[in-house]
Amino acid sequence: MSDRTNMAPNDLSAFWMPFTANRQFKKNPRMFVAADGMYYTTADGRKVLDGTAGLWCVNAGHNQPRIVEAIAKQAAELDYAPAFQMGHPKAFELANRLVDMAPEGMEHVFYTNSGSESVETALKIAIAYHRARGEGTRTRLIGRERGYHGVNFGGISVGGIGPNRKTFGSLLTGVDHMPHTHIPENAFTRGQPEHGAEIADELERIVALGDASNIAAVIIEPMAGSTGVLLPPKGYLERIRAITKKHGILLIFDEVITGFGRLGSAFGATHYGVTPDMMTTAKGLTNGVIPMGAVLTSNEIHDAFMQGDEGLIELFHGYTYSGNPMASAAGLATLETYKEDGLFENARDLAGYWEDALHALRGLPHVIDIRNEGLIGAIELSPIEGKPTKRAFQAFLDAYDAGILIRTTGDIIALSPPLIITKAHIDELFGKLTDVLKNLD
Ligand code: PXG
Repeated sequence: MSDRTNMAPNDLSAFWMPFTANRQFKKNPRMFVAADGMYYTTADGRKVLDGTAGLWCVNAGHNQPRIVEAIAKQAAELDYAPAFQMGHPKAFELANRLVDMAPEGMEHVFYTNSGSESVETALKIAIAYHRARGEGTRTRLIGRERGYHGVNFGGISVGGIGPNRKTFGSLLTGVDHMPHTHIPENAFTRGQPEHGAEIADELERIVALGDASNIAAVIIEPMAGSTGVLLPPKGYLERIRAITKKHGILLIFDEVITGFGRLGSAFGATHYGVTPDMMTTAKGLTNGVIPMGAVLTSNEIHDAFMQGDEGLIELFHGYTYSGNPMASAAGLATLETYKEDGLFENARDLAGYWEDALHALRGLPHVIDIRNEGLIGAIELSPIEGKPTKRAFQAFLDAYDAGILIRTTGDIIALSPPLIITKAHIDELFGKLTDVLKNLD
């Protein structure tokens, strides 16, 4: 008998796919049916090299034995435990491990199920924190153009992507946006760009206009991933930190992509040496295997809530699956894999080789910028006139046919492979991508 799980279904209409051109996809579907290490297997039996760690999440590679075993064992031992007014040991253990690997000052962990929920949680904690301290007028939130903070209402409100906001009504009120840091002078920079630290000073103007006494938090990605790998200019994050501190405004780093080794250290905060007041995480926390997110906060924030009657709930927030046993087991096994297999070190060690291979694409047709940091790379293509996104999407389709998985956003190709990658995989990825770009219209 054939294995039905490996067969492509013949009716694709019921599943309304996320962030996908549904009608186009269903006319010519692309299906993965298996994965191992650095490779996917397609429904028609081809191997595809994973150049994007799924969606920036499978940092330890696919089907990692430790994680597979931990999940199987957990499912048989304790499948679910109530998240409210009850606990189970692994959620506490994972929180301790996260605090151990986080920059000094991040002392507490609030669990969620995704990056989007981590963002909502952090924004709510920020507003409630100021209120708990008697500064209840601090409710305004500041995000940034071209920022991505997930798809829930808070996240799209502070986020800076037009199409993600345009059709969803009035969003949150009381939100301002700083300008993004992506400027033409920095084209083809390797690593952090030289120009643009002063863009951080726009925050001073926003604060002057809205008044610090009304502002709760600033949220930014240390490095903006989703909108095409936009790196912080040298000195920029330090200035943002100084300005927020000066005005008593909380700084939230959205580390959903930059967390868990992507830049060659545990977090963007560690990599850039700038510590925020809160960090939002997800994705690589569980290797993408079981959905889970976590918000890390300072003692000061946490302790502001731990006042008054001990018998009362301090924060009216949480999810049915906060700290779920299966996710906690996956998280513990994932963090152990990062450590035991030295994956953050591997990312750091290979970053130079990766950078050279990536920048060797300069000069290929349509390539107008290349940028990189850690095991992240972006190749920006000139758009086809009057048809933005089409050229990069064609590159994505051609790459899939050639046996490599890449991501595109606008006309930018983004690469973010699993951290288990080797030099041979890097050669394969860029060899095939070079052929794709050479033949692109
Ligand atoms: N914050 C950041 C910085 C993200 O990158 C989220 C929040 C939302 O996470 P969830 O788990 O709710 O999706 C993200 C997600 C891409 C891509 O191709 C990026 C994300 C998700 C899917 C695709 O760039 N980032």
